[in-house]
Amino acid sequence: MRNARKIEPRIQSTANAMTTKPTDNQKSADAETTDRVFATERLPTAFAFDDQVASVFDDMINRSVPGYSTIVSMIGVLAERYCGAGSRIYDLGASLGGASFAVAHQLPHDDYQIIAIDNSEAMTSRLRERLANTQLDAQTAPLSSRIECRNEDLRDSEIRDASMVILNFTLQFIDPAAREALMHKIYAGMRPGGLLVISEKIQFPDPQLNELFIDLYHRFKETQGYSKLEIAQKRAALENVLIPETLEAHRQRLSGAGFHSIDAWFQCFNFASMVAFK
Ligand code: GEK
Repeated sequence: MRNARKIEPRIQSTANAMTTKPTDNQKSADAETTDRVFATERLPTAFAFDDQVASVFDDMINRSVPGYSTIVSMIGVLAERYCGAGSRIYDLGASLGGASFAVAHQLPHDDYQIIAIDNSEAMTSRLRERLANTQLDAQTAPLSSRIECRNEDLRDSEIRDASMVILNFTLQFIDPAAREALMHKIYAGMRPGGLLVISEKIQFPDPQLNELFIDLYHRFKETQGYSKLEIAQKRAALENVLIPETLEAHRQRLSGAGFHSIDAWFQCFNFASMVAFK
């Protein structure tokens, strides 16, 4: 049994970095990991989780999803409640493993297996490297012994005996026509009492609210240092790639698949995270 470790909120490391003068090495490392993917004018192409995106993904998602670090930390807190000894946890669309790492850091025991799945080779190769190089403390084995990384399309993944399934901003990238079957598969692969966490960019049935939250979201991105050009180009690239739905549409699909006690536990503008139980 070991004590749960807290992941440091990103804002804290940024604040610390601001109090000390960066060295030239730090400056070039920062330049390499800062999201500038849409900073210069480019021909419209569909957004993809390729090498360019994966190499700056931590910065991109933290500056693009309001509340991302809170959501990820709280996924760890939820896991602590629902993932006792012998748990199997699926992180679907894991990217660089933000949610998987939060769960591993927060669980007070070592008797669990996380299966982190992503179909982007650029993501999974980086995640594997991180897992091999991360230990929770000096006594434990690298996280690669606890977190198995699979490079596969989650629509084809086998899900079995899951205490918890995490879809942290992933379903929005799945073809809407495939979403219902996916929810049925996830439900069938979960233990009774199991927890599904699903975070998404959402739409609102009220057009005025919809417009307001999109507008406020773009202001949020400006506060994170993105230019109007970056915001506009990324928005165009995500058209028909990221397809948001209303909370009600999510609720209905989850309920239709058999889940109960479905509700949002987090929302900021047009981003929300929901829980649902088997
Ligand atoms: C986090 N959950 O940091 N099969 C597997 N992976 C997929 C598929 C698919 N069919 N489609 C998309 N992905 C992460 C963040 S990002 C969200 C998730 C974002 C993967 C895709 O390759 C990408 O890594 C991830 O889903 C979505 O907690 O960028 O907004």
